[in-house]
Amino acid sequence: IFLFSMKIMVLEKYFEKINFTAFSIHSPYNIQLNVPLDNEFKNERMSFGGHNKPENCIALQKIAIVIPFRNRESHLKIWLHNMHPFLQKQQADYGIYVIEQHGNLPFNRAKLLNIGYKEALKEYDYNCFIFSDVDIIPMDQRNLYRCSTNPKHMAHALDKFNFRLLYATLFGGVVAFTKEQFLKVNGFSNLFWGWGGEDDDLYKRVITAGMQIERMNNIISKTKAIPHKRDPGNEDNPKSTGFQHVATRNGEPLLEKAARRMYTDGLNSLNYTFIRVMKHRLYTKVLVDIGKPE
Ligand code: UD2
Repeated sequence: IFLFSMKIMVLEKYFEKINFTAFSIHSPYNIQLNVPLDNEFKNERMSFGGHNKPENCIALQKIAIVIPFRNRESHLKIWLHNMHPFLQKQQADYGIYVIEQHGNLPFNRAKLLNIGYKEALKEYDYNCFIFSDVDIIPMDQRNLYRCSTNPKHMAHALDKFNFRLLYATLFGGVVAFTKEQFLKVNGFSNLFWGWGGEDDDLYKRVITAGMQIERMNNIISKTKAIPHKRDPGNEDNPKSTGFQHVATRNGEPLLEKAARRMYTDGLNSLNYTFIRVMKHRLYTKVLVDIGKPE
């Protein structure tokens, strides 16, 4: 009886120590869109630059969240305000990298994400990369922001599309790659300037590299897309019909040759000029000059 009660006491102590925040995840997640300007998410443990890790355990994945960015301050504020508590409840070891394109030339989302991958690795031994648009916020706390055995698509159940996958090969918004998976596809293409096509190109790379796309079920994956108009400088690339992007270079349709191009266009051909890094309390911003369309 003595030994039995000792065991019970040890177990009780053990359970006391467990941080129950990890288990108290609930759904749906209460997204706040009206974030007052001076309202910053407060967490004393969080280090400058938007990096945080769990207090009571060592996370298996070290996650860099990379956001392509230009002139979207109001969305960034909302994203940060909602995503820090979300990620911390999931006991994530993570850092937030906002990669800002300098100047007014056509936006190049994919190239910025490649740069984010490289810049984040200069700071920490990240092994999982989540590439996220600044206006996409998960609605369910069970939607684990983690990498998986295959590249993961995490923005397939958007509120603006009635929580339905628009087309089977859709791979935009938020995607998660382990470091190995991202190297296997040589990152994104650097050649998509303006809106569209870069996500479809990435899909083709994943399939060409012999991997598949993973998606969690539509309920857990419910996601809010903050409504917005098309940004100046992010016009169609260069012409598209519906969801058929026909981006070209020297008259050649890029998507058609995606599989052949992926080994020479991507992380291994990335060039840019680093301007400066700014450490904010909730994120690290890297300002870059990415050149202009060829
Ligand atoms: C869709 C995709 C997106 C991308 C895009 C085509 C989903 C849910 N989203 O988004 O991932 O493939 O089509 O390129 O599938 N941005 C700025 N400033 C700008 C322009 C863009 O910060 O001037 C960033 C920002 O993070 C934004 C992202 O680029 O969220 C994508 O641009 P978008 O929101 O205009 O594109 P959207 O919503 O049509």
